[in-house]
Amino acid sequence: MILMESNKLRWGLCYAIFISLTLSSLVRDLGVSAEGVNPHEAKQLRDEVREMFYHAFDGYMNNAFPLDELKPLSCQGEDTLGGYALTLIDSLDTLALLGDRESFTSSVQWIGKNLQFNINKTVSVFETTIRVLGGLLSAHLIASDCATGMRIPSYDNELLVLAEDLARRMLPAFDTPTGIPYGSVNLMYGITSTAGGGTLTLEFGVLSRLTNDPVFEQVAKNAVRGLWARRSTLDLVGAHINVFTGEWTQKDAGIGTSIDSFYEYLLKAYILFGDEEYLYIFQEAYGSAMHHLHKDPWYVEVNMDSGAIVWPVFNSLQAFWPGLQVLAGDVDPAIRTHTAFFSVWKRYGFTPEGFNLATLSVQYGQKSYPLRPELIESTYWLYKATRDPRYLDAGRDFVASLQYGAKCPCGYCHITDVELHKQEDHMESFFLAETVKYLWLLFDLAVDSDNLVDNGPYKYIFSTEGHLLPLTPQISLAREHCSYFGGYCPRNATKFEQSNDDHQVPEIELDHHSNIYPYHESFPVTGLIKGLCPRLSHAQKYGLSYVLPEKTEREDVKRPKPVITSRSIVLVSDQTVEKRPQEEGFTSESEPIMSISGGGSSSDQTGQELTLLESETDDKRVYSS
Ligand code: DMJ
Repeated sequence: MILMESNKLRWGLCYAIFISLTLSSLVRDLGVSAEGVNPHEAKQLRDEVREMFYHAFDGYMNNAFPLDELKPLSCQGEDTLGGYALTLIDSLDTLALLGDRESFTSSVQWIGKNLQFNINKTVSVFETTIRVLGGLLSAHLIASDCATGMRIPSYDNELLVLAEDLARRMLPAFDTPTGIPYGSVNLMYGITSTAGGGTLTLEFGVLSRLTNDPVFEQVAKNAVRGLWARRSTLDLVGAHINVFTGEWTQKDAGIGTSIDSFYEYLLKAYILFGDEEYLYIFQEAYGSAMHHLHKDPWYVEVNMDSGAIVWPVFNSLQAFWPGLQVLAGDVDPAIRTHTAFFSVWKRYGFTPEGFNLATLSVQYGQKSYPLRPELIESTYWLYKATRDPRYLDAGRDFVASLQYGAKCPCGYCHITDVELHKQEDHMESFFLAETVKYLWLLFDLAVDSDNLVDNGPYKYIFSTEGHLLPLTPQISLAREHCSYFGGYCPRNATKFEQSNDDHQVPEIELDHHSNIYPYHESFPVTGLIKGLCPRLSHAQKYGLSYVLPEKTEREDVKRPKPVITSRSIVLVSDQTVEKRPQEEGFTSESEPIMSISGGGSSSDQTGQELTLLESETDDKRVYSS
């Protein structure tokens, strides 16, 4: 008890120092003015972000292409994944979003003609899926659809063919007793090694619905089931699992490193596919995370069985969580957590990979900022939800840090040490796929929102790599259509598929409860199914709405925080989340974390056990997943 009290005191003191350092460093390090971002400045910032994109993209194309990634200090290239022009593939839908028809078209055409996956290389299943498969699929969906305004007339499904080929090469990785895939796979021989995965549902599910081959969706869903079946009695999952025995080899449960997108894909798979199994798992998993991991406004890592805190660390991958919470409709804790996470950014000008909540300092061995998007992503979602101008101010801080600290001759450099602002000669492809994309979207929302995502023909889900996956009927309503054709109608009913005329569509009963796999062999995959379920528009079926203020005008960016009307697609069932008044600035009144056991360096955290299981374990892999 005494120990607890003294811990509490120490925490209180540390926290106070932290807050005051945070506030002073804000002014000292970044020179941020007290004035908010006005509409004119928002437009300037949006244009500056566009220039940032081209500085990095052109730097890649001129110095590194067709190698995977750019070394922006030395202006060279390097193969970091499979040697297949990774950065170009990861950049495709950002090019489309920026309205760059010429570069989008030439890039798609080059990839269609030159890319092949018959490569004798062992690659990470997770990274290949989210960066390459996701990049190809989102670009395919844009290039093949005139509603996007970016259709390429000569395009003949080349990227979809490539995506299917790539996914088939990854299928052997799922051939494990648990259904949970290996961490990596050899593209030519199907030799697999190491554990990992469980966040592949969006890309594999979209591919199944575009190719009418259920195998991809099945294996990815099976992997999620395999992981969830092994959850602890607290409904928590650990960080690493042996895919043969199903034993957890790293039992630290958290929302960041190694687990983050597991949560993300549960909710997003539900939104995109309407499969309620994902929603059910998400609600259980989210409720448990909020109960056991949330130390308002921070999150800790705990032992998945006992719930004891093992890592009182904010790791930068956690910063996607407030964005996910917006999508889930749980906005109040998202606001508080974003404020806390952003205070770390302001203190250092970047977020370190790890920030220790007990010592209130950068976690030993986790000093770098590899251009990660997560905090910016959440800032975009919170601005979208609240239109609170503080998020534009945060955006301006992000731009300032990147421009002054990370910009280097041919692109943007990793920061090896957020305290020294030392640059490293590397630029991850996700800088162009995500970091710049979310920044640009943030300012575009404040200017005119006239972009594919916010004002396009479809609602979009972002993959964990920021790739755009649209809620088209072909993807989102495939289940209902297929159930209908397979379950209720004679085969010749498929003649209706060629019709765009709603009047020819018979009244149908949709089988929402069927567990029968949705695909029917005669189900053709064309873009012509629009209108077949006239009673199930996107809005009706998914009603994907965020927490939005009244229709905003341009001058809204000047306005103080509007009254928030909360609407959401998902009602999170967790009743244990205590609602607190919204924090202002950095004066969080949350209780400091009291129970601390464990600690240590990044390498301690991943440990030898992990090294043995994951042959490709290196800093990048550990922090990327
Ligand atoms: C990206 O590859 C994805 O966002 C992934 O989910 C996590 N790691 C990086 C960005 O930090």
